[in-house]
Amino acid sequence: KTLQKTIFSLLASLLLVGCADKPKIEADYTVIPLPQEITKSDGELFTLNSSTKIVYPNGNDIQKQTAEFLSEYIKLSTGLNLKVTDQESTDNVIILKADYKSEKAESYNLTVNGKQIVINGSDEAGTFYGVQTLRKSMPADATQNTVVFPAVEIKDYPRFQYRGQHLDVSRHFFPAEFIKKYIDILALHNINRFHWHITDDQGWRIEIKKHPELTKIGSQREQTVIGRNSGEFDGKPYGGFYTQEEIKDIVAYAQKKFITIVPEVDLPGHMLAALATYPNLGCTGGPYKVWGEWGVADDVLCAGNDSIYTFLEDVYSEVIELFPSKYIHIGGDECPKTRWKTCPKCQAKIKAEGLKADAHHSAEDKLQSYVISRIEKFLNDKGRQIIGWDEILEGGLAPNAAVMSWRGMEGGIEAAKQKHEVIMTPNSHLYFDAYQTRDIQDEPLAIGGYTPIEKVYAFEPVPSQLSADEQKYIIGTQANLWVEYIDDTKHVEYMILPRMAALAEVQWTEPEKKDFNTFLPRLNRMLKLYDRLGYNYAKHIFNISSKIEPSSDKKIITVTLATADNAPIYYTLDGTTPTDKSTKYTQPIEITASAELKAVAIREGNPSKIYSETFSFNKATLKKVNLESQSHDQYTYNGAITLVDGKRGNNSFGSGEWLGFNKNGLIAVVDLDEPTEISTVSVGSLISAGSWIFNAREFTVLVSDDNKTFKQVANEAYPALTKDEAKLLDLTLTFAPVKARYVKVIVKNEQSIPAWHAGKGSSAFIFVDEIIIN
Ligand code: NAG
Repeated sequence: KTLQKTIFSLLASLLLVGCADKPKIEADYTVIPLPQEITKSDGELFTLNSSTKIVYPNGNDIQKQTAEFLSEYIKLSTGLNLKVTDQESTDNVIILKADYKSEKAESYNLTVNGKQIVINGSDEAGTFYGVQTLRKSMPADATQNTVVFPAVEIKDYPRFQYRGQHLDVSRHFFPAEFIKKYIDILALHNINRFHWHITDDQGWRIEIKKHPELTKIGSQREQTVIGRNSGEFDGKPYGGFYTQEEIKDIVAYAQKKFITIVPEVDLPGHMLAALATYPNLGCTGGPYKVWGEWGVADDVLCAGNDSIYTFLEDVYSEVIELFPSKYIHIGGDECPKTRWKTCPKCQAKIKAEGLKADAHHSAEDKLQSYVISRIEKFLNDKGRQIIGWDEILEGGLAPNAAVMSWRGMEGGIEAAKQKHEVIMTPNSHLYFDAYQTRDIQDEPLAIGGYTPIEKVYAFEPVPSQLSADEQKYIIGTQANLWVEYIDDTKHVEYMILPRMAALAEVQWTEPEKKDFNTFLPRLNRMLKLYDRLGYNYAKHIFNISSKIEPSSDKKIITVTLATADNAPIYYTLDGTTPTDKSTKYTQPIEITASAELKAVAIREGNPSKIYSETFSFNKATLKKVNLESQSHDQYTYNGAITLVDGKRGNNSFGSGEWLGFNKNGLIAVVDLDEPTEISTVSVGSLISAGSWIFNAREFTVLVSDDNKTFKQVANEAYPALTKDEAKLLDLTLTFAPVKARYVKVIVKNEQSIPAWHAGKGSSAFIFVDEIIIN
């Protein structure tokens, strides 16, 4: 403590210049997102004090508003109450203007000298982003300091024109006040589009004057399923919606922060809330219920019924009155064609419109495109452009549609080739409903997956396989937050922060200027601002992260540990709790036998969350494994060695520790290096029926000495799954001891999903991890 004090006063006196009574603290322009060009000069510093004025151009109300925001931001960080004025002045002023010449919209030039800070935007939005940069460059908690700004010239512009963040308010509802806070968070990250997913199966959340029943009935559900479609319900009615007055207020609020709200009324699927209100809009006539479960419902709008078009036109007419956005999102995702196939009206429509199946698309796919094109025409006539999820490619794209690519990048690539605008939002990198850590024991329930901040940061929205001309169609990128498992606003904040900081840099900063290593300390400063603003963010970056590299050649597992801020790490290998007396981590740890690694980072005497990883060795560990069946691309990670790396997969299927197979199941041969006596083989499996991951149906073990002729030593078949389940299950076969060098394991997946499941008839995934041989 005393040492700290001396260092502090030393620092303080170093910073103290002249007779200022508060210690000086310097602004740092390397904010998030990182500006494109920062040129520091040796000129005089600008000192912020209580008589600094913020000057906006006379008569410009928009700039006046931005000036007032800046004044609020400065107050929050420094406690100073700066005057906002349109009286020109040259000394001790922050000047806002918008006549910077730049090819790109939303650009700005920020210059600082001893007398002035000038933020000059290429347009008013540009000035606003300059203000955001200035605000973020100040230390977040500088009330006891004098903030000084080094002389600088910053030239900045956004890489992408469409920088989005989405929020689902149907599965759970968040009050209007929170939507404003959400917009503030977006603005802090230079995001300019808020994609508001405002209707879905589980609730209709927008007041439509012509159809008041939509919110009366469609915004309320009887109850909600517990967990991941467990089959059990909470028995509590749930609902909520936004009135048009609230929406207008929110739209205006967002506009002041240069955020355009892109509303989405999802059609023709994800419409149960509307069907529950108006059963005649569905193929079967209902009755329907506002859904209390998650997933994809078979009941969708009846494309053969002309009243759906009138209904949709009524709805969209009011939607476009409320939302000035050029882009209107019409959904288009996950619309099963089950009902349409057997619905006389839909079939009549297919005939009447002459829609025909071709090599790639069914007539029903074409019917979906017909619906989308009809709505597109309606909205185009009103001067708007539609965006749809990538499924709208399936029956042929509507002529002017922009595509939001969510099932990976492929849809976006295809759309760009067809010269349609694209927004990249792949669920592999930008679905913020996924877990942000592998260690999910203490995490709130999430949909699954594993999308840590470094993965978001590494995302590159422009596919290299597109030509330069095609690449121009990638107008931007966006992250999505679906809220099946998120029912309170603190949890919303936790899922988006700090991943949104990484997103901001993907959206704004040119890729060659991005660097995760410099991002982390910058993020550290941003987190202080989150603290100041009362945002609830995830703190995983302070945990110990690890890189685990098994090598079957060297027969060792190398474990590299790290923290974002290089805090010292201590560890044990015997399962005891590490302290600062334990072995200090100085170089990668080499594991050659069973061990329980525990590690802790210590900051100013405070221990971090304990990192732990168990390695258990058996006769198969670190042996060579040959996969004779192909694991699914998305679930292959480091490949075969994952199955013998001494580490067990946990209940998160996307953790990288599970290999997923969906064609022929798992067929693998383990080479034990020399003839070895064995009598038991087991394979770990993960079942998560909600994610189409089923149980194994059969397990066979064969042995061989030459890797050619195999002899079966054990086999067992398992019954089909009878209900929705999620669990870990070890498959084990024991047999009379035999000596063998090669062991073949065959684990068959479910070839035909049982009828109680949405995927009935299709083949299912199996997820397998450790192969254990003893
Ligand atoms: C998709 C659905 C969405 C769901 C989400 C969960 C899209 C376009 N559609 O299955 O309704 O909430 O994943 O991650 O994302």
